[in-house]
Amino acid sequence: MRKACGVRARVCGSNFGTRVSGREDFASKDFRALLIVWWLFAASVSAYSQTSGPQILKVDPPSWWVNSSANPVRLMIRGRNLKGAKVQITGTGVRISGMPTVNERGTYVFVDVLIAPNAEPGKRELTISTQLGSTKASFEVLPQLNQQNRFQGFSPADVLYLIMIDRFSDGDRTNNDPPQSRGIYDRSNKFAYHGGDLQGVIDHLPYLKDLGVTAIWLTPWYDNYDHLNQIELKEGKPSTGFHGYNPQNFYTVEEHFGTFDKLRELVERAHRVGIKIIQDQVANHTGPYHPWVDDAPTPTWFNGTKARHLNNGFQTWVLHDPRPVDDLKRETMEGWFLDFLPDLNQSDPEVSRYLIQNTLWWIGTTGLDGIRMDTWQYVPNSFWRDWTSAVRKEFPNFTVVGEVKDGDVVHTSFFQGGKKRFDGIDSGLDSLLDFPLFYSIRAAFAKGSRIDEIPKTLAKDYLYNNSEILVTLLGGHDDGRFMSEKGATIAGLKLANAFVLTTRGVPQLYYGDEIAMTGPDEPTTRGDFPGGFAADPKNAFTREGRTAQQQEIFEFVRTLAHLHQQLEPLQRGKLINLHVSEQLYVYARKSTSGCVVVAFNNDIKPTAVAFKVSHLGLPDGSVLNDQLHLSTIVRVTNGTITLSLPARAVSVLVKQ
Ligand SMILES: [Ca+2]
Ligand SMILES: [Ca+2]
Ligand SMILES: [Ca+2]
Repeated sequence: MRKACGVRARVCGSNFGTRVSGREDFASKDFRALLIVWWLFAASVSAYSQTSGPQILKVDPPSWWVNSSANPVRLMIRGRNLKGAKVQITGTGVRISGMPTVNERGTYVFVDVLIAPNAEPGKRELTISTQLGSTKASFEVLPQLNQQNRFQGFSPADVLYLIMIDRFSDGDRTNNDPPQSRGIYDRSNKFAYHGGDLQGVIDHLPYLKDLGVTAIWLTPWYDNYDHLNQIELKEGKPSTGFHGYNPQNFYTVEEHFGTFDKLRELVERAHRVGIKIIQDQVANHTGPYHPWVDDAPTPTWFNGTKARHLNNGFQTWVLHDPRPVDDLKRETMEGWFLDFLPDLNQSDPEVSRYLIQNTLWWIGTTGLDGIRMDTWQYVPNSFWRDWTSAVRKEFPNFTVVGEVKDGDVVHTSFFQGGKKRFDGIDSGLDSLLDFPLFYSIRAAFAKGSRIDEIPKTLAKDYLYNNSEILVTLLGGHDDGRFMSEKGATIAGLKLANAFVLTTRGVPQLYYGDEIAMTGPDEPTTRGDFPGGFAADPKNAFTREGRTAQQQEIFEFVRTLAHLHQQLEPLQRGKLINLHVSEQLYVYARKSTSGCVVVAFNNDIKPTAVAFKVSHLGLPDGSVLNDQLHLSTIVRVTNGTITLSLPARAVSVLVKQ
């Protein structure tokens, strides 16, 4: 099965036929030899061409904080005429450690800066000198952010909400067509920027708080390319990077979304109302127009070059195969997505260091709480081990969820950390997006297939190192909307929400599913939230702006999200199955504080179900209320509850 799952057309299944691109059979050694020859040639050209003084174009990272576990911090300075460069830093509390290294083309300098624990925050001056002159750049020492209410991680006590920044709300119309990137804003074009931004998220924190959200996962806010994408055509036309997954700069906020200061403001204001922020990061690849593509900082920065690379054939099953065919594994790990997304080589120590520092920098400078890591499985476990340990060393409570888009628990569970796998490596990954369960949820509640597919998927939980921290979902930005599935109804959408918000794991909602938005594919699944944009005729962020049907589902999701916050067993309780048949599923969540019983009838006709509860600490005579229909009361008799359920209905029962 091959399924395009996003702008990057990720592959959802792990088994489909081999695709031969004609580029796949060249030997790695020949390729590397060619690369070295090319590089020596480029270096000799550069040696002759350096006739003027050095120039600095960029310093990554631009700042770092005192008392960091990553000290010294390694700067990558991009510029021109840097061959033979010496680097000095002036100001108190900082010094250069060791000798700088310069790439052969004289376009990148790598140098370590040590920051003393008592260094005063503020700007420092970098001086780069060669025999032909010198130039200056700035580097900033930051105070260490207070840990309180920051770097919190997420847990099953949270309710996550995924927002695609460009499509949620336009809170600042002045950044819709910015000078840096004119002409790629067009609300009538589903592949262009629509104006959504960080201010729009700030403006709707009260809405999210009211809905019962405790953590927001935002799609990537990295600066994406500033012009049309002529490489990736959509419906025959150039596309844009509105989705955020094609960075051209890993250290800047996309100008359509706002500024770094606006991001800081969002994190602060979200924290103030008890909402965490989860950043979407990409470490597998860059966007096709990243400056590195034509001027790589090291000869092995990417796996291959723009002209000569493997095309990813997505043979992901080999990644958990203890005896994989080497070519297939290499093509999957090192191949360029869609043949044009440059695949970063995390085995190059400079790439590894760059990416680790970049992750720490976003966390350490903003105070955010978690990361959703894109395309996890296409990056070596050995890198993830180093990356997760660096994150944990600096931010011990932090949580990371990885995207492994696959419906197979055997495959997905392989990537969770907490124990060494056959390769001898513990990746350290906390959580995964629970796609195996997602597909079962869609089948049962959207398409109306058998509900027992859900407990059958959950039955494989023992393959995970920790299933309690998996992120459960009924929708996301890489799949068509729930309500656009064939057979989907509001009743089914309610059941799906009730399940995600009461089963084990960390529930994640997708913006707009709470008002039953539709959109069968990408990017229509990434539609504009009605009312988020100035010209919108209706504002579904308000009760008055919602249709009766939108209000019905909104109220239902809101009720369940709040129940999830109020009923501790729904957060930490052990999941205990009580009854499973073709269209009935009853389970309990039991913790030391009590027990919640959840019963689903997924059938199109009413039914009754009886199930034993004596082992749940519910003695005969116990009376339970349905939290969704408070007039419904059931009594435990002979250790059993007998419950009538209308067609396609759910009860959430709690002892009085
Ligand atoms: Ca805007
Ligand atoms: Ca941009
Ligand atoms: Ca890769």
